Order: sequence, then C-alpha cells, then structure tokens
Amino acid sequence: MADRRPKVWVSQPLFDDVVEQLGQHFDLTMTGDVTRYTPQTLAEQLAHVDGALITLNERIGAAEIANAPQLRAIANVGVGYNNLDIDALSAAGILASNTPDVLTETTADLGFALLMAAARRITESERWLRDGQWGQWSFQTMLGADIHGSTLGILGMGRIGQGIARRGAHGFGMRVLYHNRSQLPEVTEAEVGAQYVDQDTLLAQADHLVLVLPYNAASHHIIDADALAKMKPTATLINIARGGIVDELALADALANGRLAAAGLDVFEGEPTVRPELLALRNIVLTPHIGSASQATRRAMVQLAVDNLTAALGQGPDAGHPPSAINADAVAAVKTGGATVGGKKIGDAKR
Ligand code: 8YV
Repeated sequence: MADRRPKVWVSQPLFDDVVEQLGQHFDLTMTGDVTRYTPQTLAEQLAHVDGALITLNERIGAAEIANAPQLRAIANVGVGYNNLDIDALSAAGILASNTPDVLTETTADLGFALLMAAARRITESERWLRDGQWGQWSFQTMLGADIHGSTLGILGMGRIGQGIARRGAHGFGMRVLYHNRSQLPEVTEAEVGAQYVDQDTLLAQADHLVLVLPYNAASHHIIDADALAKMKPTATLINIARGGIVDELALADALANGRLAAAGLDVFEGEPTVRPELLALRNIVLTPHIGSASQATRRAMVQLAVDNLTAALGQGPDAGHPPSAINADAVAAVKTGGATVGGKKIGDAKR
C-alpha cells in the first residue's frame, strides 16, 4: 500500500471518545449530525475511504461500493447485518464485521421488558391513567396474562434467544420451548432450561412468543396470517429481531380482531416509519429499536466496531484478524483468486 494514512469514515454520531481512537491510525472523518443517506450520498462517502464504521441505517450493496476502489473494511455497529450485501462485499474483497456478544444480555432484557409490558398491559394502563380514566376503575380493569408459570416460546435460539430462555426458565419458572434451524446440544438446552419443538408446536403452545431470528429471505414474513392463526388467541407476540420477519398488516388485523391478545415490537419493516394500522391499536407496545440501548452496551458495541475496523485495516493488537469478522474466509478466498461467493465465480476481485 502507498505510504499514506488510510482514511476512515464514520456514518453517524456515536460515542466520540471511543470513535476518536481510530485517529491513532487513520485519517478520520466523523459525522456531526444524525444523517439519512440515499444510495447516492452513501456511495459518495464511500468513494474515497479505506474503511467505514456504519450503523444498520446504512444499506450497503454492490451499487454503493461500485466506485470505492480503496474500500477494504466495513464495521457494522450491530449484530444483525441484513443492511449489508455480504456477497457483494466479499466479491469486492471488503472485510465486513459486526458486534455480537456485547449486546446479548441487554437485548434479552429488552425482550423480556416488552413481553411483560405487553402481557400485563403496562403502557396501555399508563395511557389510561394519564387520560384521567382511573375514576372508571373496576375489578376487571386491565386484566392481562400471567408470565410466571406460563409457556414461553422462542423462535431463533442464538445467543439472545438463549438469554431470554434463561430469564424465563430460571427467573419466572416458565416452561420454555424453542424452534431453531438446528437443535442446541443437550447440555445447552439443560443450562438454558429450554426444550426443542417443531415450529407449529411452538406457535400452538406458546403463551408468549419471542422472535429472535436473523432476517433473510427464508425468515421474511415467517409470522404471517397463517402462523398467527396457529397461535392461541390469548398469546403475546414479541419481535426484537427485524421488522420484516412479521407481516405487520396480518398482525394488526389479528390484534384488532381478538385473534391475538397483545404484541410488543421493537423493530419495524419500514423503520423509522410505523404503520398507522399498528399505531391505532391499544394492545401493542411499540419501541424505536432500542434493544441494545443501554449506556454500557452501546459504548461496548462502538468499541468492538472500532477494534474490528482497526484490525481489518491492519493496525492495532489484532492486526489482520478483526475480533468479529463476518466474511473473512470469503474475502481470503477472493484474494487468493478464483473463489466463488454466493454461488458465483469471482475471477476479477479488485483487491
Ligand atoms: C442496532 C440491532 O445495532 O445489533 C443489532 O442487530 O438491531 C441493534 O443493536 C442498534 O440499534 C444500532 O444500530
């Protein structure tokens, strides 16, 4: 590489004191204001940098990197990376990374908070109180569903799913069922207190169903009208993964027509826009994608992303080996030539 300091761009204001560590090794451009990028403005920002630190709001695919010949690394501040076209990045030899582990427990906490708020009608109760309706109180005001002793269903049993299972089984004495692409080892099932079932059994038996699976073509609208029809009408549905996993119109319809008791959503298909059909419902708790939003965890995510980017650009103690790279093997294969990425032959990697 030419004898110059690599250039790094940071897409959003994060934690300045953490991000500024990048200045030790790189020419750093930080963004002062929260910014919504178009594909065009994103492409312009990426055109002349070696690395970028981005959030899930920045969607990066082939078009955004087409004129970015220097770009070698993208560090996503988030564990989910459906905002990145990994095949396109790999084909271009760009090392992508994410921030797993550091947010597991905080996100599991939020999943449980939403479950409890929805099942026990907490935000609905508060709105009612603030509206001055307490004078209408009756013995049957705001009756909800119990959490302790009920059946917790978890769809997607990665690290966050396991955190939710532990909370349910060990904290609330719940029977915990889960469904996942692959069954956990017996020892892990015993530790988290969860039992593997098929998806239909999960839908049919859960009193509270939490969605924690990655979003991709296979999980798009996995919770649709058919799936909702298989659930108990008394059940609660919680989504802390990605909005596209749920058919939101089908969910709104089920909630409006008594086919599902309550829901809690932290993620939405059209973020930051929330469908009016959801906003109109009383039996839904809505939060603006705050799953990982504790002080400590958001700082830890940025620190991990900074470490990833530093290492991916060949600097710092982990030089060349980012702690949580997503596509290291694919990028290595592309660099040694003739690799296939996503089933396509890659013969002309540009770096
Ligand atoms: C976001 C998340 O990263 O990590 C994820 O996948 O969804 C969140 O933690 C966070 O909202 C910042 O973009």
